[in-house]
Amino acid sequence: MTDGQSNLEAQLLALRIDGEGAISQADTLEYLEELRVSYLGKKGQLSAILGSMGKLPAEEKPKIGAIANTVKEALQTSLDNQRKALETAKIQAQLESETLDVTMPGIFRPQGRIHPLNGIIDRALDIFVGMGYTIAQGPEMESDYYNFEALNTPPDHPARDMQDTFYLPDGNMLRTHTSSVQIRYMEAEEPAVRVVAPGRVYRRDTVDATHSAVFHQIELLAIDEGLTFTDLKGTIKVFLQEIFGDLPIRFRASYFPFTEPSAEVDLQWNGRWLEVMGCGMVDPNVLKSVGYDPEMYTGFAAGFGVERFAMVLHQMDDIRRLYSSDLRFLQQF
Ligand code: 2U9
Repeated sequence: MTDGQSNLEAQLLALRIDGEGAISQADTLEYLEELRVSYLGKKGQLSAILGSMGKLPAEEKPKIGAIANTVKEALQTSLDNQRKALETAKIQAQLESETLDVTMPGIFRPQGRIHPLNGIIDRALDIFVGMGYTIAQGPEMESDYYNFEALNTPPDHPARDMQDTFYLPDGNMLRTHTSSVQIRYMEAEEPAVRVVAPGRVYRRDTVDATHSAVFHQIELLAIDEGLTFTDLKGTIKVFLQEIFGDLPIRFRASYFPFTEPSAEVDLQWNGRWLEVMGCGMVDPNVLKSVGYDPEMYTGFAAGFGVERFAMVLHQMDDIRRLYSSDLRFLQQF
């Protein structure tokens, strides 16, 4: 054995011991990769040692080559084992950090509720749909024709006053009632008609405890051959009974441009008469304006304010509470 051979052999064995020690201490996959490059890479320590094999006599090369292979395989095995161990530890740590503790207290999410206005709209529409009515909707910006003219409201009627209606610069307006929806419906459909129109309406009122410039209305309209005031009374009685219970009601003569005769409906609530609705037989001029023959058809109509119903039913003293989004108030319903 030459000196060169024993020196190389010693270097290879030292490299194995040093490498196996370093690899077994590696604590990250990144560091392990650095060690692989340092020991087994093209420009690594094993290659450097093998580079000096060229100086050995030919007969000694196979033995050193065999030792070099053993060292290479041993280091590769160490690298593979350590890689597996680190990967397993990584997955284990991930699993532990993602463990769901089902005994932990949950995040509190307050329960939502139906807004009192929507609650009344839903109930009222259910009742009318149950009687065979169709729900119709229409634009909140209206022309003079649909909001007033087709509804037999003459140009000098006080409702058309700038003080009462929000006019837009182009001559249109924000609808003051949902009756315009029924005009549009009748223009599109042949009689008989049973239609109910819920929606937002606008009045130029000074806001106070009982007035809002924007509020919600529900109006119903029935057109057919032979409809009478008795049909109107029966329909309203059944509806109010469903909403408020079996309480006394009375019809009091009134006036609206679009109905003749017209009436206001009072309900005896906690011993006092409260006005809750308006109604009447559809004025023949309204039927004419949509092309229905008033000699053949009669009809009745009625309307109410949803906010007023909510205030009566839930004993509210201020309409503004319905729009304030104050959960302490809304959670009561
Ligand atoms: C057509 C013809 C007639 C709907 C009607 C009332 C009477 C009425 C008010 C109640 C309180 C509005 O919200 S409120 O301010 N409504 O008094 N509404 S008759 O009459 C119609 C509707 C459509 C084609």
